[in-house]
Amino acid sequence: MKIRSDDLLLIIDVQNDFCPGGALAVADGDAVVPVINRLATQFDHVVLTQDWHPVGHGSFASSHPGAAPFSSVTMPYGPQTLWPDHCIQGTSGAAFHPQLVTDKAELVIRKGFRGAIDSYSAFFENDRATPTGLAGYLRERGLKRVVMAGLATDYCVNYSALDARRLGFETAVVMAGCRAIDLQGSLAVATEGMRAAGVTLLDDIA
Ligand code: VGL
Ligand code: ZN
Repeated sequence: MKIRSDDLLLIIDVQNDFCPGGALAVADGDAVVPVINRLATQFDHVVLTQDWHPVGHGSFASSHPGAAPFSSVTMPYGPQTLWPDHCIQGTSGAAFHPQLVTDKAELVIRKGFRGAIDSYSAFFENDRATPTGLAGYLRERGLKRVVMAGLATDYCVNYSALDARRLGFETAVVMAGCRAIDLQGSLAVATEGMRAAGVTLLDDIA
């Protein structure tokens, strides 16, 4: 893929809690950092997302008495996987990985900050209707294609890629810069779903 000046590199949730030692650690999650740092030097426009939950967030198993992490409940907006407490606003777990080069980022989109609704996608919360504002930002800036990488492939990257397609953006995911949670085959389901939606899955960008 040849990078264009109207491309956006969207870096999803490269935060301490999703890296080894973190509260919701993704296996090998920190391996995305050098890949993404290199990608960031290749693009003209970079945006970061940051999972940013209040204490007692509705997606935390600890907010549902008797519920185990990684089980599922039905929320008013549909099914919701329950997670260990993670990415709590202002904590070191919510901070970007210390080696992630963030200086070039033009915007940081924080998501999941409403207590009653989770937000995997960089574009819409989990009701698939409440916007984060990122689509308007892209349109106003004249950015036409979204290239993404980060954590986790099967949750926040997947939902962001599907929404980018739904909004009409050309969309690619750089797999070398992603790692997955892979709950019960969720990685295979996600990659199939992204392909079916017209997302270009790239190994890497040379
Ligand atoms: C994520 C689960 C909960 C992600 C965020 O960044 O993929 N996954 N919150
Ligand atoms: Zn979260």
